[in-house]
Amino acid sequence: MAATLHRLRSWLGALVVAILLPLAGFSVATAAPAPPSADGEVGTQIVGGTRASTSTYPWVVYLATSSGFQYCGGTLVAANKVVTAAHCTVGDSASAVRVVAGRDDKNSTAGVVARVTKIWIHPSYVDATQGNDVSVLTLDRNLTQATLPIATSSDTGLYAAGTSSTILGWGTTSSGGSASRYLLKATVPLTSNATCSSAYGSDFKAAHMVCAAYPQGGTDTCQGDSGGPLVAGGKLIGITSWGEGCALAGYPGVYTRVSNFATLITQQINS
Ligand code: 4AZ
Repeated sequence: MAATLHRLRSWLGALVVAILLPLAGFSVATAAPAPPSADGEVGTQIVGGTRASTSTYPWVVYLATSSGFQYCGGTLVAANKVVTAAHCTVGDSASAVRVVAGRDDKNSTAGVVARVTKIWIHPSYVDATQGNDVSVLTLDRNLTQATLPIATSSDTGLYAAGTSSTILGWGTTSSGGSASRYLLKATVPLTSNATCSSAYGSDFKAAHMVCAAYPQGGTDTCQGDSGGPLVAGGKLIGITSWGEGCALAGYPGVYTRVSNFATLITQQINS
Protein backbone atom coordinates (compact mmCIF):
# COMPACT_ATOMS: atom_id res chain seq x y z
CA MET A 1 0.00 0.00 0.00
CA ALA A 2 0.96 3.63 -0.27
CA ALA A 3 2.68 3.74 3.08
CA THR A 4 5.20 1.20 1.91
CA LEU A 5 6.28 3.56 -0.86
CA HIS A 6 7.15 6.26 1.63
CA ARG A 7 9.01 4.43 4.35
CA LEU A 8 12.54 3.16 4.82
CA ARG A 9 14.10 6.17 3.25
CA SER A 10 16.26 6.95 6.23
CA TRP A 11 19.49 6.27 4.43
CA LEU A 12 19.03 6.30 0.67
CA GLY A 13 16.36 8.98 0.80
CA ALA A 14 18.55 11.16 2.92
CA LEU A 15 21.48 10.56 0.59
CA VAL A 16 19.37 11.80 -2.31
CA VAL A 17 18.33 14.76 -0.20
CA ALA A 18 21.88 15.53 0.89
CA ILE A 19 23.51 15.16 -2.52
CA LEU A 20 21.07 15.46 -5.40
CA LEU A 21 18.79 18.25 -4.20
CA PRO A 22 21.59 20.68 -3.33
CA LEU A 23 23.28 19.89 -6.66
CA ALA A 24 20.03 20.65 -8.43
CA GLY A 25 19.70 23.93 -6.55
CA PHE A 26 16.43 22.90 -4.98
CA SER A 27 15.01 24.67 -1.99
CA VAL A 28 11.97 23.39 -0.18
CA ALA A 29 9.48 25.79 1.31
CA THR A 30 7.95 25.02 4.69
CA ALA A 31 4.28 25.33 5.46
CA ALA A 32 4.72 27.85 8.25
CA PRO A 33 7.57 29.68 9.94
CA ALA A 34 8.93 27.85 12.93
CA PRO A 35 8.94 29.48 16.36
CA PRO A 36 12.20 30.95 17.61
CA SER A 37 14.53 28.44 19.23
CA ALA A 38 16.13 28.87 22.63
CA ASP A 39 19.09 30.72 21.14
CA GLY A 40 16.84 33.19 19.36
CA GLU A 41 17.34 31.74 15.89
CA VAL A 42 14.31 31.64 13.61
CA GLY A 43 14.20 29.32 10.65
CA THR A 44 13.00 26.10 9.16
CA GLN A 45 13.04 23.91 12.21
CA ILE A 46 11.68 20.76 10.52
CA VAL A 47 8.24 19.54 10.79
CA GLY A 48 7.30 21.54 13.82
CA GLY A 49 10.59 21.17 15.67
CA THR A 50 12.98 23.50 17.46
CA ARG A 51 16.70 23.32 18.30
CA ALA A 52 17.68 21.01 21.15
CA SER A 53 20.98 20.29 22.88
CA THR A 54 22.62 16.99 23.67
CA SER A 55 23.43 18.61 27.04
CA THR A 56 19.70 18.36 27.77
CA TYR A 57 19.24 15.06 25.90
CA PRO A 58 22.64 13.36 26.41
CA TRP A 59 21.36 9.91 25.39
CA VAL A 60 20.26 10.90 21.87
CA VAL A 61 22.86 9.82 19.31
CA TYR A 62 23.10 9.54 15.56
CA LEU A 63 24.34 6.81 13.25
CA ALA A 64 26.78 7.82 10.55
CA THR A 65 28.77 6.18 7.78
CA SER A 66 32.56 5.98 8.04
CA SER A 67 32.67 9.21 6.02
CA GLY A 68 30.47 10.93 8.62
CA PHE A 69 27.13 10.99 6.78
CA GLN A 70 24.24 10.91 9.31
CA TYR A 71 21.48 8.52 8.25
CA CYS A 72 19.58 7.49 11.41
CA GLY A 73 19.14 8.23 15.10
CA GLY A 74 19.54 6.11 18.20
CA THR A 75 19.33 6.11 21.99
CA LEU A 76 22.09 5.29 24.45
CA VAL A 77 20.51 2.81 26.89
CA ALA A 78 23.73 1.58 28.54
CA ALA A 79 27.28 2.95 28.41
CA ASN A 80 28.08 0.74 25.39
CA LYS A 81 24.60 -0.05 23.98
CA VAL A 82 22.44 1.91 21.53
CA VAL A 83 18.84 1.11 20.61
CA THR A 84 17.89 1.97 17.03
CA ALA A 85 15.58 0.68 14.30
CA ALA A 86 16.24 -2.61 12.52
CA HIS A 87 15.60 -0.88 9.19
CA CYS A 88 18.55 1.41 10.00
CA THR A 89 21.04 -1.42 10.43
CA VAL A 90 19.74 -4.34 8.35
CA GLY A 91 22.37 -5.47 5.86
CA ASP A 92 25.09 -3.38 7.48
CA SER A 93 28.44 -4.58 8.66
CA ALA A 94 29.26 -3.41 12.21
CA SER A 95 32.60 -2.08 11.02
CA ALA A 96 30.80 0.36 8.70
CA VAL A 97 28.71 2.04 11.41
CA ARG A 98 29.67 5.01 13.59
CA VAL A 99 27.71 6.26 16.60
CA VAL A 100 28.06 9.97 17.32
CA ALA A 101 27.21 11.21 20.84
CA GLY A 102 27.32 14.72 22.27
CA ARG A 103 27.24 16.53 18.91
CA ASP A 104 24.29 18.91 18.37
CA ASP A 105 25.76 20.32 15.15
CA LYS A 106 26.68 17.75 12.50
CA ASN A 107 29.19 20.25 11.08
CA SER A 108 31.16 20.30 14.34
CA THR A 109 33.59 17.86 15.92
CA ALA A 110 31.98 18.05 19.37
CA GLY A 111 31.37 14.89 21.37
CA VAL A 112 32.62 11.42 20.56
CA VAL A 113 32.50 9.01 17.63
CA ALA A 114 32.29 5.36 18.71
CA ARG A 115 32.68 2.30 16.53
CA VAL A 116 30.29 -0.64 16.58
CA THR A 117 31.43 -4.16 17.41
CA LYS A 118 28.08 -5.96 17.11
CA ILE A 119 24.71 -5.37 15.46
CA TRP A 120 21.72 -7.28 16.89
CA ILE A 121 18.55 -7.16 14.82
CA HIS A 122 15.26 -8.60 16.04
CA PRO A 123 15.31 -12.18 14.63
CA SER A 124 11.79 -11.78 13.22
CA TYR A 125 12.40 -8.42 11.54
CA VAL A 126 11.42 -8.36 7.85
CA ASP A 127 10.12 -4.89 7.11
CA ALA A 128 9.07 -1.88 9.25
CA THR A 129 5.35 -2.27 8.50
CA GLN A 130 5.53 -5.89 9.65
CA GLY A 131 6.88 -4.79 13.05
CA ASN A 132 9.89 -5.93 15.09
CA ASP A 133 11.72 -2.78 13.96
CA VAL A 134 14.33 -2.84 16.71
CA SER A 135 18.11 -3.22 16.72
CA VAL A 136 20.74 -2.96 19.47
CA LEU A 137 24.30 -1.87 18.73
CA THR A 138 27.27 -2.71 20.94
CA LEU A 139 29.90 0.03 20.99
CA ASP A 140 33.67 -0.37 21.11
CA ARG A 141 33.82 1.77 24.27
CA ASN A 142 31.80 2.92 27.24
CA LEU A 143 30.42 6.41 26.70
CA THR A 144 30.20 8.89 29.56
CA GLN A 145 26.86 10.35 28.40
CA ALA A 146 23.84 9.63 30.61
CA THR A 147 21.63 6.77 29.46
CA LEU A 148 17.84 6.60 29.08
CA PRO A 149 15.82 3.79 30.72
CA ILE A 150 13.60 1.77 28.41
CA ALA A 151 9.88 1.32 29.00
CA THR A 152 8.94 -2.16 30.20
CA SER A 153 5.69 -4.12 30.53
CA SER A 154 5.14 -2.19 33.79
CA ASP A 155 4.94 1.06 31.84
CA THR A 156 1.79 0.51 29.80
CA GLY A 157 0.37 3.68 31.39
CA LEU A 158 2.90 5.72 29.42
CA TYR A 159 1.15 4.65 26.20
CA ALA A 160 -2.25 6.19 26.97
CA ALA A 161 -3.69 8.20 24.07
CA GLY A 162 -2.96 11.88 24.53
CA THR A 163 0.27 11.33 26.47
CA SER A 164 2.72 14.09 25.61
CA SER A 165 5.89 12.64 24.07
CA THR A 166 9.18 14.06 22.80
CA ILE A 167 10.70 13.22 19.40
CA LEU A 168 14.32 14.07 18.57
CA GLY A 169 16.54 13.84 15.52
CA TRP A 170 18.75 15.26 12.78
CA GLY A 171 16.48 14.15 9.93
CA THR A 172 14.80 16.09 7.15
CA THR A 173 12.80 19.21 7.92
CA SER A 174 10.06 18.25 5.45
CA SER A 175 9.24 15.11 3.48
CA GLY A 176 11.85 14.94 0.73
CA GLY A 177 13.52 18.08 2.12
CA SER A 178 16.97 18.71 3.51
CA ALA A 179 18.31 17.04 6.63
CA SER A 180 18.81 19.27 9.65
CA ARG A 181 22.33 20.40 10.50
CA TYR A 182 21.27 20.60 14.16
CA LEU A 183 19.51 18.32 16.61
CA LEU A 184 15.81 19.16 16.62
CA LYS A 185 13.03 18.22 19.00
CA ALA A 186 9.27 18.44 19.08
CA THR A 187 6.37 17.41 21.28
CA VAL A 188 3.57 15.21 19.92
CA PRO A 189 0.66 13.46 21.63
CA LEU A 190 0.36 9.67 21.37
CA THR A 191 -2.68 8.57 19.37
CA SER A 192 -5.03 5.73 20.22
CA ASN A 193 -4.58 2.40 18.45
CA ALA A 194 -7.95 3.00 16.77
CA THR A 195 -6.74 6.29 15.30
CA CYS A 196 -3.60 4.68 13.95
CA SER A 197 -5.51 1.69 12.55
CA SER A 198 -7.83 4.11 10.75
CA ALA A 199 -4.82 5.70 9.08
CA TYR A 200 -2.83 2.61 8.19
CA GLY A 201 -5.20 -0.37 8.30
CA SER A 202 -3.46 -3.72 8.78
CA ASP A 203 0.00 -2.15 8.44
CA PHE A 204 -0.50 -0.83 11.98
CA LYS A 205 0.16 -3.63 14.47
CA ALA A 206 -0.62 -2.48 17.99
CA ALA A 207 1.57 -5.07 19.70
CA HIS A 208 4.59 -3.81 17.77
CA MET A 209 3.85 -0.14 17.20
CA VAL A 210 2.55 3.08 18.75
CA CYS A 211 1.64 6.26 16.88
CA ALA A 212 2.05 9.92 17.70
CA ALA A 213 0.74 13.07 16.00
CA TYR A 214 -1.59 16.02 16.33
CA PRO A 215 -4.85 15.46 14.45
CA GLN A 216 -4.00 18.43 12.22
CA GLY A 217 -0.46 17.19 11.47
CA GLY A 218 2.37 19.69 11.19
CA THR A 219 4.74 18.07 13.71
CA ASP A 220 6.47 14.76 13.04
CA THR A 221 9.63 12.76 12.60
CA CYS A 222 10.84 12.43 9.01
CA GLN A 223 13.49 10.79 6.85
CA GLY A 224 16.74 10.33 8.77
CA ASP A 225 15.02 10.50 12.16
CA SER A 226 14.43 6.74 12.04
CA GLY A 227 15.94 4.80 14.92
CA GLY A 228 15.76 7.83 17.21
CA PRO A 229 13.82 8.17 20.45
CA LEU A 230 10.18 8.73 21.33
CA VAL A 231 10.26 9.65 25.02
CA ALA A 232 7.57 9.93 27.68
CA GLY A 233 7.73 9.79 31.46
CA GLY A 234 11.52 9.88 31.31
CA LYS A 235 11.68 6.59 29.41
CA LEU A 236 12.29 5.36 25.88
CA ILE A 237 8.79 4.34 24.82
CA GLY A 238 9.28 4.29 21.04
CA ILE A 239 11.77 4.03 18.18
CA THR A 240 11.09 6.15 15.08
CA SER A 241 10.04 3.64 12.44
CA TRP A 242 7.78 4.67 9.55
CA GLY A 243 4.82 6.69 8.32
CA GLU A 244 3.06 8.01 5.26
CA GLY A 245 5.07 11.08 4.36
CA CYS A 246 5.80 13.39 7.27
CA ALA A 247 3.50 15.61 9.32
CA LEU A 248 0.47 14.98 7.08
CA ALA A 249 -2.90 15.39 8.79
CA GLY A 250 -4.42 11.94 9.34
CA TYR A 251 -1.09 10.07 8.99
CA PRO A 252 0.66 9.81 12.38
CA GLY A 253 4.30 8.89 12.79
CA VAL A 254 4.70 5.20 13.67
CA TYR A 255 7.13 4.09 16.38
CA THR A 256 8.25 0.69 17.64
CA ARG A 257 6.44 -0.04 20.93
CA VAL A 258 9.51 -0.48 23.14
CA SER A 259 7.66 -1.92 26.17
CA ASN A 260 6.75 -5.02 24.16
CA PHE A 261 10.42 -5.61 23.28
CA ALA A 262 11.86 -4.75 26.69
CA THR A 263 12.84 -8.31 27.61
CA LEU A 264 14.72 -8.81 24.35
CA ILE A 265 16.36 -5.37 24.52
CA THR A 266 17.43 -5.95 28.15
CA GLN A 267 18.92 -9.31 27.15
CA GLN A 268 21.01 -7.50 24.55
CA ILE A 269 22.02 -4.80 27.02
CA ASN A 270 23.24 -7.51 29.38
CA SER A 271 24.92 -9.67 26.73
C1 4AZ B 1 11.88 7.59 7.48
O1 4AZ B 1 11.80 7.32 6.30
C2 4AZ B 1 10.65 8.06 8.17
N1 4AZ B 1 6.68 10.59 9.65
C3 4AZ B 1 10.67 8.28 9.53
C4 4AZ B 1 9.55 8.72 10.17
C5 4AZ B 1 8.40 8.92 9.46
C6 4AZ B 1 8.36 8.70 8.10
C7 4AZ B 1 9.49 8.26 7.45
C8 4AZ B 1 7.19 9.38 10.19
O2 4AZ B 1 12.92 7.51 8.12
